Amino acid sequence: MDVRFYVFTDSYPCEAVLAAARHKEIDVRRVDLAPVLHAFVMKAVFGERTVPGARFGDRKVHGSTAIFHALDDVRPDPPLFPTPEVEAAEAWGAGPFQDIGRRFVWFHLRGRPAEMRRWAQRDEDPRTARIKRVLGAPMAAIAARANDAAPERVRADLAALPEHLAHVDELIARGVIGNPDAPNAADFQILSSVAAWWVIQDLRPLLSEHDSVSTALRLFPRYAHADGFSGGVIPPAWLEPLRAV
Ligand SMILES: N[C@@H](CCC(=O)N[C@@H](CS)C(=O)NCC(=O)O)C(=O)O
Repeated sequence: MDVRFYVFTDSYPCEAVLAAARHKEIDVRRVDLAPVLHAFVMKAVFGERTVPGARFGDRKVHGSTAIFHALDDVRPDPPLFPTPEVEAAEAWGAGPFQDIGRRFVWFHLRGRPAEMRRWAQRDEDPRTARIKRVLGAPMAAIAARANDAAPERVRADLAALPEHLAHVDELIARGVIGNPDAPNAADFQILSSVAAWWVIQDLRPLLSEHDSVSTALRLFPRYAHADGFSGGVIPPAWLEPLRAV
């Protein structure tokens, strides 16, 4: 069957579904899109704006959770939703929790649009890389607005971060996620978010102590790249109270 995933580089719900397909040994062709411009293609093909979307032959599936289920339909073993606990944890990971990383990334890129050029080096498709290099600054401004990456939202996300990390650590401790031999949909959904946070250098001092972060970076090593997005964008005063937690 011809399976295609519509994605953009480093989008963590996209990485989540790509990793799930690899885990199930299902071959996928990537259709790489550029952020912001992706919306035109996604609307035309799926009637929705966001990536990922997928085509399984003639069947169109939109959104990471629906794609996990479609992967299970195509190849039931190993199952991505083995228990009700996994189903609940995946739903939590696909909810407001998933939005946090987008706000961090676009807040950062709007503050330092020159990094769009560096990010472009990670694109597999030279066309999307070129678009990022040329349109980086307006793209970052539009995406920051579309993703509600306003300073007060990001500050509130930072304040809530310890609570979220504690919940992820607890899911690992209960064995719902975190088994490297049998990752499930909740692993892919939740840990792709956590791994993507690591890209923001400013956040690393808050993240490095958590089990969930090392577990996430093992499952999604592409986010472990040493340099990440340069520090100094998030005001230190926003981070200071959290260092003590
Ligand atoms: N909950 C959805 C949301 C996906 C989502 O928001 N994707 C982002 C990329 S990480 C996106 O397409 N953003 C661009 C936009 O909102 O136009 C899913 O998991 O599929």
